[in-house]
Amino acid sequence: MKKKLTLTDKLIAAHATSGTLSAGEEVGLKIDCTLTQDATGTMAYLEFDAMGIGRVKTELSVAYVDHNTLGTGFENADDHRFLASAAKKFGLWYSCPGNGICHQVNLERFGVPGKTLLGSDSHTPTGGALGMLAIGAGGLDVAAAMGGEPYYIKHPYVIGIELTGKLQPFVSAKDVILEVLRRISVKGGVGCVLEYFGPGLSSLTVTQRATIANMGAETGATTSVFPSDEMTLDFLRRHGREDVWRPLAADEGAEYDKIIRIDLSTLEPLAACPHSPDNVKPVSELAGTRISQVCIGSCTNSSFADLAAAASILCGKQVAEGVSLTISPGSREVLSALTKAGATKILLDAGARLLECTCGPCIGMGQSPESGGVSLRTFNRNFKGRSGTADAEIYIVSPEVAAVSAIYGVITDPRTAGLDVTLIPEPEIYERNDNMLIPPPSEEESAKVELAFGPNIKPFPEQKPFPEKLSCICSLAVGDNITTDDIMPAGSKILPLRSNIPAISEYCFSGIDPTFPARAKAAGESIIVGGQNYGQGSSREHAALAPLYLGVRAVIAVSFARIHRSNLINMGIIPFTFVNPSDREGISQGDFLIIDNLSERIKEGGQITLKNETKGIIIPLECKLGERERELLLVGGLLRYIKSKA
Ligand code: MIC
Ligand code: SF4
Repeated sequence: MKKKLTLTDKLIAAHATSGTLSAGEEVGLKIDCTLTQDATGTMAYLEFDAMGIGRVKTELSVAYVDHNTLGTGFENADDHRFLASAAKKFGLWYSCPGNGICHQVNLERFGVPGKTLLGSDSHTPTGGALGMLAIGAGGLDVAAAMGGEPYYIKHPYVIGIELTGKLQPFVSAKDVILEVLRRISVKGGVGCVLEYFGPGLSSLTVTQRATIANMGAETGATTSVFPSDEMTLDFLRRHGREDVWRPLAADEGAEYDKIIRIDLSTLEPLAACPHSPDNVKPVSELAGTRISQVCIGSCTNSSFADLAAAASILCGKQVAEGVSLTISPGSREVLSALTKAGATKILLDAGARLLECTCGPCIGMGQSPESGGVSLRTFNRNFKGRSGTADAEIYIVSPEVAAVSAIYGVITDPRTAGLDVTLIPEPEIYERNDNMLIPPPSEEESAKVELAFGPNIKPFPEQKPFPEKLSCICSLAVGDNITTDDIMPAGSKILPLRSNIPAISEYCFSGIDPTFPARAKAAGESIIVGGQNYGQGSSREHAALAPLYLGVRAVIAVSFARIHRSNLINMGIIPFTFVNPSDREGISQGDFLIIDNLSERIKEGGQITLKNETKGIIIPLECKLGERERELLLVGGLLRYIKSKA
């Protein structure tokens, strides 16, 4: 046991319900608060309803609507009506469409230092900016947590990120997290928490910390954690919530598993180039690249400070001809503060297009770039096709780089643009307007509420009993870093089907191989084979639900991303890994595969033999599971497990 604890150790110890506190071991965490957003929320509340628990057992739970807000048909509006009814029935807060992006509003209104937060969105770690232990998970895990079940994680390795120095003008928090991604890649954080410490923190505001914690998700980390200090108090005070502040920090000389040192003074503006958040290059090297679109917003960079920085740069200037600049404020609170400060007018006068306070273009809900277009975005993910245009080139940058590049029509380093900028000051106190945030009703009122279903809301697919033997084809063989956007794409056409698994399944892997759903269905049962970091990206359990519906019983990969692996187990899909990564080449699409004595082998926990009948070879596999994971996989998934316990 360590003598000098990290803040992560302390937060985990304060919430541990079971397990040892050594890295790599499974630990159960008491969950104080939860959040859902609409694209994952409908399923989560259907699952919660199926558990038959009644009212949520958490201290605070919020249902946000921020993803599916376009309303190109009845589907999204029906989902919103369902979510509003679920919030009333189960005792949650409900944030109406347009009120803001879940992570931004949660910081402003609900985040409390020292609490645990589980959210059905992979960017839930944004709450780490306030000293929370905030983790993203699949909807079913969040439903279980709302029912009072602990949430289980592998006790993480803690990477300490020591910050020294101070950011230089036009270098921003986005550049800090891009630097982290440049150093550790999109899989460098798997199994770890990124914990920030050091003298450089004293100049980083909570909104800057939120950008860093938010995009820490792109490293695969379980979460990111910042101490709760004077900056935290300042943020809470500006939001009228200083009463929830408490100081939190690691012990002096805390024992980190690894330390990364970043001198903020030496950082320069950076960009993640197509098509991965870790493909990071200095903006100075990309300068001059012609662009056709700039989008400022998303849960990474849509705070007042971010948008005011963009407005300060655009003040008195014009967006270049041929460039479309969109602004999506993170919340109504941000938009109203910008408006009061005169920044909204500055942005509009410059030629910006003001969008709703939602995710918008970040998830392909409108604003797909032109064919082959180059788009600069302040978002967090630039996976191929995520914007809705398959051949678009997306660069991820800071608001400062985005704004100055919009003026010149080419990627521009703001440090060399000769800008004379007067910063628009942050409000001392943000005006609160809660008329789109509906509190949970009394228990008596809740009891009278019926869930409001629309025709597109279909029940949760049946979880199947655990198979004794698998003898079926490999229906798809893919490479490294497959994202959940590859497995279950989003965008304005597909997102409205999130509540209808049979319908959305038709788009499973559609960007990679549109013939997959038909092939998988025809096979009845099948296995998918992948490479490293399979399932990186979002928390969407649809990336496990759709394969489940299509008969996928197992995924064999070199390694898995954390949330997706849990989602597969929760759905009863077996996540095997190759004992020898090079064996990945030993299976091709269409090969006939046999795995025998499954439950016995899984119970024993040793190696499992796969016979590739087509190639006539034997391949050793593993399925490393925690105690509870094993139990729930063997009954066929989390919902069956919870019902069997009840
Ligand atoms: C994303 O950024 O990919 C999303 C859309 O917010 C997802 C959730 C979802 O797919 O609904 C996430 O990050 O978890
Ligand atoms: Fe929304 Fe984009 Fe943030 Fe996901 S990453 S929650 S889609 S703004």
